Amino acid sequence: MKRREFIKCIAGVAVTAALPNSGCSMANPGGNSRGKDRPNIILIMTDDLGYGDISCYGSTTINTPNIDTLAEGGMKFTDYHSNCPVCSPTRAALLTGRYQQRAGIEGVIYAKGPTRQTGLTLEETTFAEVLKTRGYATGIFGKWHLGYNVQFNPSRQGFEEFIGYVSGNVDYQSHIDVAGFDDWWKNLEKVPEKGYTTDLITKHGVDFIERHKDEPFCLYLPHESVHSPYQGRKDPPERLPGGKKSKKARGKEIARAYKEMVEVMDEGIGKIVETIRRLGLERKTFIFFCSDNGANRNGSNGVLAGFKGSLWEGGHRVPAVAYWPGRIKPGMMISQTTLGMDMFSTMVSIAGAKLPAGLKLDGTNLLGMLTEDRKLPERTLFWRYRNQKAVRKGPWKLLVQDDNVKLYNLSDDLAEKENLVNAKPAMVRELQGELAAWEKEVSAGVELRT
Ligand SMILES: [Ca+2]
Repeated sequence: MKRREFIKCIAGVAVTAALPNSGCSMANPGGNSRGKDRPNIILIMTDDLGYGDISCYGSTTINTPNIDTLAEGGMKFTDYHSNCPVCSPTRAALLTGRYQQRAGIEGVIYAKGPTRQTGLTLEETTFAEVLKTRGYATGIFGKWHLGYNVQFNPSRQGFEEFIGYVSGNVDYQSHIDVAGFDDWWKNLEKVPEKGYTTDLITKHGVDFIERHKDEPFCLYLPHESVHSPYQGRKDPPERLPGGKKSKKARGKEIARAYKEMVEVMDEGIGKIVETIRRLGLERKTFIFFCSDNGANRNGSNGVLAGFKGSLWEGGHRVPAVAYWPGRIKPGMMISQTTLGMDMFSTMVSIAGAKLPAGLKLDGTNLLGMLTEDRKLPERTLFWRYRNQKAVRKGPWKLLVQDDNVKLYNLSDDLAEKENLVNAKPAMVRELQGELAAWEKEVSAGVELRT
């Protein structure tokens, strides 16, 4: 056992009383039961899907009846944000429950160039590792994007089962990444598999649920849809073996494929929910759906300004839906401000798990909000990506792009049109002060890896 894994193992022991065995084999820490009463967790994250890209968020061109049904039967979020307007940092925050800056993952881990060699270090504690200590079966099927090298594989970060890809995107048919490498894994090895990525993610998700129906499970389904390349189910591969490329979708072909990519994912989500119902698990399964950042110019962010990569609202305010019959009332609409990193604490609370000693999360537990409509504690939230910084406190949003400072009141200006920086100097100063303190604290002793 490597030293790091040993430390993680010890951390796991610290959170569970009376483990029946030592070492990292913690599949059954409860001893006398397999934890049948513990709720299951399904976390579905879509890629680059914007605030206006699905029908329950106002799309008139893309139909997502299955996600819409979850929203109608559960809670729809109007002020949920990804931690970053791009993939890897959002995922680092989601996995660790902390600002991604603490893990040094502030930018994309690219398939080409020096960042390809880095990833989320094993010292970081993921939600999968904590849930495992409560006897949860843990699986991830889909996109990882927190390190290409096998040393950063999700199998080393608490996921007992992994099938999918480690890069930012693969060809939906050939599963070749941007740099020309085959990128389809089963745990620690590359194991090629035929099929359309979205359908494979659904297939393995359904299979995982069926195999683990008699024990608590945490299923993380990070979909590829609707990230480029733009390919529908029957479209040919664009990236071919040996570095060859065929023609890319353009113009109307992109619009046609984009719609299909979202709708095929929605169909897959329907199959996941149908499996839960068929197995009688609906009332003991918490399902959360969200996006990892806003849409690019091929998609829609509704009324919001900006796109993927930007700290305007369109870059990070994204769709999110929570569904849990019997616990979350149907037809709920929630306007409290929430963030991807809140999910760690929320899932740990749902599972009744304890955090390893010394682990401090930045995210907030949303369970009371979800099930009892409780108000979250007041807090100030921060984003930082490249030359942009944003601060959110109540309705106020400070946006800093290089030296250009803007202030918006989102309660009546969601599109960020009226800059109040001159009208509200005291609020600007207050948020600037909080931002400076946060930057100092969050980056202390951390080397940025991306
Ligand atoms: Ca993304």
